[in-house]
Amino acid sequence: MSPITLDLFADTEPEQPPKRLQIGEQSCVLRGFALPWLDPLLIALEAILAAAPFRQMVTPGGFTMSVALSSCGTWGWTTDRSGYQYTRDDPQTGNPWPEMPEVFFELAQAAAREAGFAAFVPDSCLINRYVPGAKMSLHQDKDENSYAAPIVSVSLGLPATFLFGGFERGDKSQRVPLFHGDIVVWGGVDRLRYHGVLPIKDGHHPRLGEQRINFTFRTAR
Ligand code: MD6
Ligand code: FE
Repeated sequence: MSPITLDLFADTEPEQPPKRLQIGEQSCVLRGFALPWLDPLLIALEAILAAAPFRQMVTPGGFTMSVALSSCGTWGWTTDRSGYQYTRDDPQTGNPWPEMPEVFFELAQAAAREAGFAAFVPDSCLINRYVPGAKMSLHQDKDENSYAAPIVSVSLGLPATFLFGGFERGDKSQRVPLFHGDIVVWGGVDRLRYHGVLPIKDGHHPRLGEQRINFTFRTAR
């Protein structure tokens, strides 16, 4: 086919489907899915962080997390010496967590739909900031009232190695590389699988600098 013929057909060709990597029965990585939403996402993120800045929280065991956290939405995930919980107010400011921006909600819903979870209604978005060396130990997400809804997890900035394990802490984990703009969606039978993030390597991202930002959307209540 000549280039001219290709051009004639360009308008009617279906959109290239997003690259999708299946990592579990009901878990997948949508490569670059967040990239078209990037500018409005980062503008909205700045406003959230002005009201609810990143801070390092303490685990019930007394360890300070290497990852710094913030939240938006009706419910924000927190940890302190008394345990993990979802709260309506930011314990640091006493104000309600910033509202979830529409662009956050729309992106999370679109990614969930693409992954086979229709009608995802997140009421919580945990925002994680990793600087080089920061990591997330293997854990399950089980502070939500129901496990019916999936989790949608957006990666921005420096790359990471995501550990995707089984249903017991000691189960073997797969190592999944995650890049700027990737979204992991999981739910259903995989909802309670252990997962974590290996220490972030030194690096500089052209848009986000020396950090990885992760948004984790959930239906908490
Ligand atoms: C992170 N993510 O990617 C940490 N949890 O920085 C999580 O802990 C996580 O990515 C549940 C589902 C997806 C996730
Ligand atoms: Fe998690």
